[in-house]
Amino acid sequence: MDSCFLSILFSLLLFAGCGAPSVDNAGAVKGDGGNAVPVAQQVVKGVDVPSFNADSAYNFVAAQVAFGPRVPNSGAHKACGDYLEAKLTSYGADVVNQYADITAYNGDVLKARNIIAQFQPQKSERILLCAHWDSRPWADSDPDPSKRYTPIDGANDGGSGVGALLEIARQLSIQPTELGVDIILFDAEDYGRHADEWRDAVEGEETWALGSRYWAQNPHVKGYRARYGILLDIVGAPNSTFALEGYSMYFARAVVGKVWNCANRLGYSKYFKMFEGGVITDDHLHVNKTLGIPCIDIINCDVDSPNGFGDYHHTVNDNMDWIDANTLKAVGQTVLNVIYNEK
Ligand code: AHN
Ligand code: ZN
Repeated sequence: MDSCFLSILFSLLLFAGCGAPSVDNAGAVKGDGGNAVPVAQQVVKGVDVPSFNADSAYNFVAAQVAFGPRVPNSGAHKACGDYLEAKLTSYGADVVNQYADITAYNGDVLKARNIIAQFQPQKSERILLCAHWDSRPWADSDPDPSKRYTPIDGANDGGSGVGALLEIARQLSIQPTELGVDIILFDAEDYGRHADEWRDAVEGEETWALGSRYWAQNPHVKGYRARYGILLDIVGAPNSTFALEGYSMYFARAVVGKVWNCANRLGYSKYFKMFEGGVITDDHLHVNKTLGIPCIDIINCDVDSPNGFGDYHHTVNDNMDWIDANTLKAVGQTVLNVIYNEK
């Protein structure tokens, strides 16, 4: 085989299951009778992938932040949870609220609520998409010590992943996928041990991702299965980089390959980096370990920042100033292309 053939073969393998690059209306050309026809639909036969509306996703982030910090047991948390349930229901999903009393590392009993939206629940072949919807009760990485017990907006940490998933839910209401999709908004991810506290009774690692741990041990459907899962966490900052996360590579390498190749095919190589990043304890861990469903984490990390996630992370500055529609677009469009190409 000559090298040209090999490289064509490689390209086909690399791009398989991603579909044609999606084209916004701005990229449409005039077709019959002056109707705009997206270029991708005209030129390439295959699955028609909807265009992710990043302004819509941005507004979904802003709507959550407007409730105030979504700290478990607070009024804002309850009100935002009701909003998320109503939105997902309005997009045609069968929504289940999973309530649980979960004791956090510091003894607080959290009235946790995992919000589970099932699209086409009758289908047995499914894809799991998830994010955490709670926001951190403390700005424990804030440079100002007087703010380190202030709850945060969590625009990026929490809000961004949920905002992207609400826009995906909206697209699912317009055009269904071949497979069933479950969108799970996990609670109590970010109640992990405060950076200034030390309790030798609890390992720091075990204090995070409490809602997903509960769900993995008590799935809403007996024997729940999905082909794979994709977790979105901290996906809204300008110029974010998504490196290959350690647990994702260990438990779900093929899914990482599928998603990162798709992102690169779509032109999002500025965001989706082909190098390994850190190993991050996050909601995907319990999905992988407890249920054995391969689940990846798309998460921004910044090795040059103090806590590894960006200067604003777990500070009072994690607000709407850190949300960029372009980043939401890169992530949301990639996920749409992946799930609409699944058969
Ligand atoms: C750890 O710091 C071990 N996990 C953090 C995961 C996280 C926090 N994602 C968002 N906030
Ligand atoms: Zn956090």
